[in-house]
Amino acid sequence: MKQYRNYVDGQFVESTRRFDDFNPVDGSVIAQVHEADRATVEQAVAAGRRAVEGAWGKLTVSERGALLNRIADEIDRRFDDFLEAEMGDTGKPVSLASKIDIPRGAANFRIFADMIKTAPLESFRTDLPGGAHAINYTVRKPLGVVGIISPWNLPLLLLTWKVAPALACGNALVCKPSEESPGTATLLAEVMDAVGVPSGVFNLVHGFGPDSAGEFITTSRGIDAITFTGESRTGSAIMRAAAEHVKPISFELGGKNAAIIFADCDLEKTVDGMMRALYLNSGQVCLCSERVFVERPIYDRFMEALAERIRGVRMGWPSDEQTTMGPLISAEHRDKVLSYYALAREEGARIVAGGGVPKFGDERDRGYWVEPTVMTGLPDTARCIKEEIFGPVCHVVPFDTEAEVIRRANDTEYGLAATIWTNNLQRAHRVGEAMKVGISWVNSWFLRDLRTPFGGRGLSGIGREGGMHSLNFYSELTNVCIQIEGEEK
Ligand code: NAD
Ligand code: 6OD
Repeated sequence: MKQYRNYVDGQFVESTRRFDDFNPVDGSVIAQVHEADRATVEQAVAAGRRAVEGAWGKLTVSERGALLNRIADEIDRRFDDFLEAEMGDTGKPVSLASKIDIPRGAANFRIFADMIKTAPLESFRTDLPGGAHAINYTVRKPLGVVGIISPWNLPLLLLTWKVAPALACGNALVCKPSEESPGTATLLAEVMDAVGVPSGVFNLVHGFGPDSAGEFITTSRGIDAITFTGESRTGSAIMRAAAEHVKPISFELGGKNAAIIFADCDLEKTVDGMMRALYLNSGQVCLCSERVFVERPIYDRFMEALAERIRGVRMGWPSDEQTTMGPLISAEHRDKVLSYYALAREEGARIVAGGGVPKFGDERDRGYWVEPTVMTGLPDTARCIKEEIFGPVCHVVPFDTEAEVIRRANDTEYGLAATIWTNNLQRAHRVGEAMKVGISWVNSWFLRDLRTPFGGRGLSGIGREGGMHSLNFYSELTNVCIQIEGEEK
């Protein structure tokens, strides 16, 4: 059986406590994961401290940039290993993992290698009375040892999204991937080892949240900052732990995103785009739309086109190039999603497509599958409209005016992303700006430029990462102020 070990101070270390890693396609056990105890996490934190205060802390920006590029090259070289681990842990189709997850894992290192070399710093000349002045300039320094806690939905993409800028800024890291998806993170530790990242700079600990590696990171005195992607409720628990020692936090949390489809859109392109926004990664992307508003004149046509496209979804084996949708991550998550399908019925929804569990007649019947689902007929106040489900499901309703749809789309405690479909340029700008979210996409969805700010408001998170926003979170800035006399005395 494959073993996923912890990586601490440049060594792969075993643990006597182990847990199973499941393949969601058929529920089989594919690996044993070594769970880190508090002592192992503290060894990782201490190793990180030694690295930051030692040779790693003295590397130049261009030396760090070169190392990041070597990490990206090594991910590319081991592309097939990453692909296999990603598909094994998540069951996502090869068409998705090979186009998004693994290439983005490498791209995250390349972009931050470039950005750290060109990142500007501020300087100001400050005029003083009597002809004197001061020069202020800023220096960028690492925060120290950063704790990184990541989720299972895009495991490599979301871990490297934080690892790359944090390393670019010269920090040491203690990373904990989700217990559901330990595979690609363990390969990333092998990559760090292979390209010569100094011992203690990148540490990986496996485990769960409460009373396990997650909590041991957030409560460790030696962790200088915490960056987290996951559920809003978990963010709240981590915030409480971080409050004790006033640690900086960056949170990318849940979403209950709206899609707004105006009658003047290109319907065919919109349905194509919406199939991605609703069902990519089985709806397990924080940016997926779960609330869809369609302008009344095209509502029926949109629903028919969507139902037709759903009939073409192929739920299959991950390695089959024709597969377009995989299972959910775990039995627990499948049960949660199905409980929302049941709740929707109780709340009065009409199920237009899906709503159940597919039957395959083979080993996949032991996996964690649910059908892509469309529902309608719920009031805006229903729990299914208010709470994040995080599955292949949406609720579609008609609307009549722009003002009405802006109000209804913004009627949520979350605020991550919106997607708007229209050919009216004026309206695209107006509605895009009116959304109370971190990102509004127009005639597109999940189109990423890694230099742009990424994050959410309300229950969707705290802060922004991406480009300079990442570099600023992962650095401590010191302003140096030098007073210069006006005339020689
Ligand atoms: P989760 O919150 O259950 O777990 C995320 C990570 O936190 C895991 O590594 C887990 O072990 C750890 N954890 C859990 N409890 C903890 C605790 N008390 N202390 C420390 N660590 C703890 O989230 P998930 O189910 O893995 O991921 C799905 C969620 O993530 C969804 O809500 C989704 O919207 C959100 N998400 C948000 C973004 C974003 O960018 N905003 C991206 C991806 C996923
Ligand atoms: O593309 C990204 O950088 C990013 N953070 C995506 C998040 C997806 C959420 O599931």
